[in-house]
Amino acid sequence: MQTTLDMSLTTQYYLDLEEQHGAHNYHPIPVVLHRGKGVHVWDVEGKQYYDFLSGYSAINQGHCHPKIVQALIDQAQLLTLTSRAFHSDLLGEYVKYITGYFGYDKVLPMNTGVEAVETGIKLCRRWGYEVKGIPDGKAKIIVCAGNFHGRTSTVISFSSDPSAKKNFGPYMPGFEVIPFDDIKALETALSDKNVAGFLVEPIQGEAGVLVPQDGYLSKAKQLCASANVLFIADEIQTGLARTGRMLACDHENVRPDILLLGKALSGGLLPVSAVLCDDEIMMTIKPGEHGSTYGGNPLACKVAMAALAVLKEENMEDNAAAMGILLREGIQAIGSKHISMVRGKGLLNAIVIQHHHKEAAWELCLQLKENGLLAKPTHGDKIRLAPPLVITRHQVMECVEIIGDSLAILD
Ligand code: IF1
Repeated sequence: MQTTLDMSLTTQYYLDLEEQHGAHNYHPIPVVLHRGKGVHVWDVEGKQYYDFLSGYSAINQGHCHPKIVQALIDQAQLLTLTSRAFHSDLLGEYVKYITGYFGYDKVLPMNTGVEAVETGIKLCRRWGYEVKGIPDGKAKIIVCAGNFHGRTSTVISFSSDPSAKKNFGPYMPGFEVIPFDDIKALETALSDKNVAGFLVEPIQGEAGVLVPQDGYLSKAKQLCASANVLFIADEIQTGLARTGRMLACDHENVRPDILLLGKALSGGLLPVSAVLCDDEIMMTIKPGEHGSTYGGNPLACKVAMAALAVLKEENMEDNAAAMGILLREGIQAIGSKHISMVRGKGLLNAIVIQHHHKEAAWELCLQLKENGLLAKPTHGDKIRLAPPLVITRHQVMECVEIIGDSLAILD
């Protein structure tokens, strides 16, 4: 791993601790963060940065949003966990709030994103057998190549990324992978009567922020509806105002049959995820058939309501849309020969780096860090640019300047 020469002992101390005692399942940018506020984070040496990853879109509302933090503190002093063996006075309030917010009959609360995906898969299969009438054990779910839906053994079974799945088999059957953004392929796959669902990210995040052609989602939803197949939207990364609308599906007026949310549902304070759908689907799961110790805990309920409230109160959808345009235009205007592509929607964006050196994107991220902006490469040559949605016009301009200056190291 490349280390910076001027790195002081303080940073190195923490890097060494992790290196020695933590599993080596990540390769982070060598910065050790201590504090965050809004669009900014500070490292252990007091250096300030713009956060252009936002906890992979969990920090849409900005770091340590005061209203969300206050909700956490208040509830933490009152009641944090009951398990689902008993009721809490927050769960009812929360499920009413979130189902009203998104317009679904019911919600099933979980914790991490991948648990929402797993729950969506189980609900889809249940519905497939008990409502659609698929023969026992035959239910199939269509997914897209290049997907990222999490890390469980079931979910990596239909990953197309060898690093996510190699030597983790045997794999879970029952999934068919088709190309993303390919309506013909979906149409063909849907001709199988045993298909119960189509699971899709409205924009593929991990694949490098791949935005499908206009009309893909609405056409896909239409095809699913006529084939009596559930359209399952993984909005864990794209949802909650990130792309300039509350849901990325809203851009095409698509209402998913099953909606998966996570990440920013807590504004980055704790793992909170949710599965939303109507009764025909949700009521196929009966008491004792699914759940989790922490799912729907009062602390999560209180925090999620605050996190959802501030998205609307501060009109983060519109800001994400406007600042996204400004950011993409700003980067385009740099006119760098090292950027072959700028793409994205709202504040979910990526640049593709073009360079003979295959470590160029990593080197650029190290230079961005030196200049006060944190971002991380994905798949070697892409860099995700996804700041918190509270970023201002002036801050976007300053970040464009940082990116422009940093690109010089690739010359
Ligand atoms: C990691 C990526 C982002 C997700 C979608 C479900 C989940 C995720 C669309 C699972 C999680 C994360 C997890 C994180 C890296 C990250 C990521 F680069 F891998 F693809 F955000 F872009 N659906 N995405 O993006 O949610 O269980 O993690 O709460 O290192 O695994 P989770």
